Amino acid sequence: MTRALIVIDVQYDFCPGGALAVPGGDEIVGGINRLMVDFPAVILTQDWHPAGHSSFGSSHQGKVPYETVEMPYGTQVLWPDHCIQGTSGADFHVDLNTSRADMIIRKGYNPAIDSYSAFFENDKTTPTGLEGYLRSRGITDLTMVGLATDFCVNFSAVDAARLGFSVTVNRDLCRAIDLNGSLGSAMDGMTDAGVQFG
Ligand code: VGL
Ligand code: ZN
Repeated sequence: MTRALIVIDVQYDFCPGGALAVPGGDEIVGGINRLMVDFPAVILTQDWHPAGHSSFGSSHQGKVPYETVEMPYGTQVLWPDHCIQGTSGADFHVDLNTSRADMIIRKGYNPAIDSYSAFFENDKTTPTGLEGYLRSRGITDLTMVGLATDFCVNFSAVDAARLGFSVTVNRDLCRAIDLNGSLGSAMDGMTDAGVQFG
């Protein structure tokens, strides 16, 4: 058994003052740094969208953020412009111990498809490469923390569990957006997929 800590999207745009601020998003940084010490492998994810990304409300005429749109791959929530490649909003929180990371995996760079999960884009089929990376290192057990509980942490945890990894979400070190009950559905979905909470 080899364990890894997966730190999801601890970036300025998801922290208070950011474009898609998650309440309390910055409160988890110190605890995540402390938890890193217990893990032989640490992987960070970074939401990394090109300007004009199809998940942005501003890219759809007559639509505003937090409405939904039908995409070829299913229903997509529209977001404020966020985590645009190379902008300060896409940077990791300055206090996050990024030097501990073995790998940083970026996602959401495909202009036509969002990617909540660290494993697959929202079409549920295009891989990010993280599965192969983890398997080739012999990593079997994942602990996930970060932002946001109900979107990127949720999708990453469910995909990982379905792929056969043993997955624990540390809820104290996550914060949620909670849009129209999304936190409750996410908790149910993760529980059904066999995700543990710790
Ligand atoms: C996220 C919405 C859009 C997340 C990323 O990190 O949970 N949510 N992009
Ligand atoms: Zn995003």
